[in-house]
Amino acid sequence: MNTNDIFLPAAKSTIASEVDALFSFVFIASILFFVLVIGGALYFIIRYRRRKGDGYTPDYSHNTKLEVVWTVIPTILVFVIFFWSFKTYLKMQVAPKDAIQIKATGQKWFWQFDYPEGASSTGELIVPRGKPVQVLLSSRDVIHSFYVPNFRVKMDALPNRYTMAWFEATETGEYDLFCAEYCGTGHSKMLAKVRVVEPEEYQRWLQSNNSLPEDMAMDQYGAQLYKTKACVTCHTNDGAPGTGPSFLGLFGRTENLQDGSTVTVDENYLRESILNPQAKVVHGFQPVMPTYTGILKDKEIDALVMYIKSLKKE
Ligand code: HEC
Ligand SMILES: [Cu+2]
Repeated sequence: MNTNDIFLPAAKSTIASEVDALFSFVFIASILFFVLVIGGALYFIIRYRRRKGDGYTPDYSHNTKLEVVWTVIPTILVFVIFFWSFKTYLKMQVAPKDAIQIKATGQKWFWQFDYPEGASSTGELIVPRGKPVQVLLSSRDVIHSFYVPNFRVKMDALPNRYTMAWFEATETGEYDLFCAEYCGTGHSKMLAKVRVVEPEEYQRWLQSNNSLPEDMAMDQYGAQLYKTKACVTCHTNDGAPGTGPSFLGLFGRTENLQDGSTVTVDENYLRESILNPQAKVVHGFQPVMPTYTGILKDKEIDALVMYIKSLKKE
């Protein structure tokens, strides 16, 4: 029996069948135990009801064997569900290394998508079939939530912080993208589509929708900002320390901080370092970096983050 046909739209991503299998298991187990427990209760209520003149005094002694059985079986079941979901959860949390990075920004009441090659779109997310896509989410105002039922993917989009969702679409077509967080009067109209196309068509679409200056890719745009926004005066991109740490090999590294703690350099750390540099001061450096709050637009921060990510050590 496949319960997802009744409750969920067709599975169109690589993770969807795993989510559905887990859902079906929990659902069928719940029905089974519902019937067992409620059926048993009803049976006993009727079979052993008090009858006139039976002079019966209840016996409250217990049955150890029975109690062990109804403790151990549910415990095993709970463990199975836990490890199964945890495995699937991890898979959904960690995007494959070669995933295409697309930035999705929620705002009242639409989605904007920025593609690494500089194209952008609103209301429609265009992705290639059969390629992992990582969506970096944020919001310009309140909390929104990125939800594609066909892909079994749902993740909140928050202001001032990045969250992540990823999926790999298995078939071309158009799928609903909902905002799954009540975000104001226009919430129910915050509808968008995911359009899954063949990889060649995706490339063609990217080229014809490039909106950055001079056909620039997102990380190239970041490289330009690195110079024009003066990051270059304190940060090198070749590994040599300046007034601040070099950007080369920064992403993914474990950074030692002045207060003795450490932090793994991810998108959120980069964003925070740019907007609120004094929040986490790198060990061995002076807290002299100016804040870029109000100076850099969100898109520019995204581009700088992409640029720093692109500076990998060989
Ligand atoms: C006046 C010099 C200066 C300028 C200009 C500057 N920074 Fe910094 N930056 C620093 C210093 C010093 C640190 C290390 C101390 C700290 O963490 O605050 C730092 C830290 C960082 C870090 C954390 C690095 C790490 O190793 O963890 C990032 C990311 C960063 N800066 C990005 C930028 C970006 C992007 C720009 C340009 C938009 C910029 N900085 C402009 C001086 C500067
Ligand atoms: Cu919303």
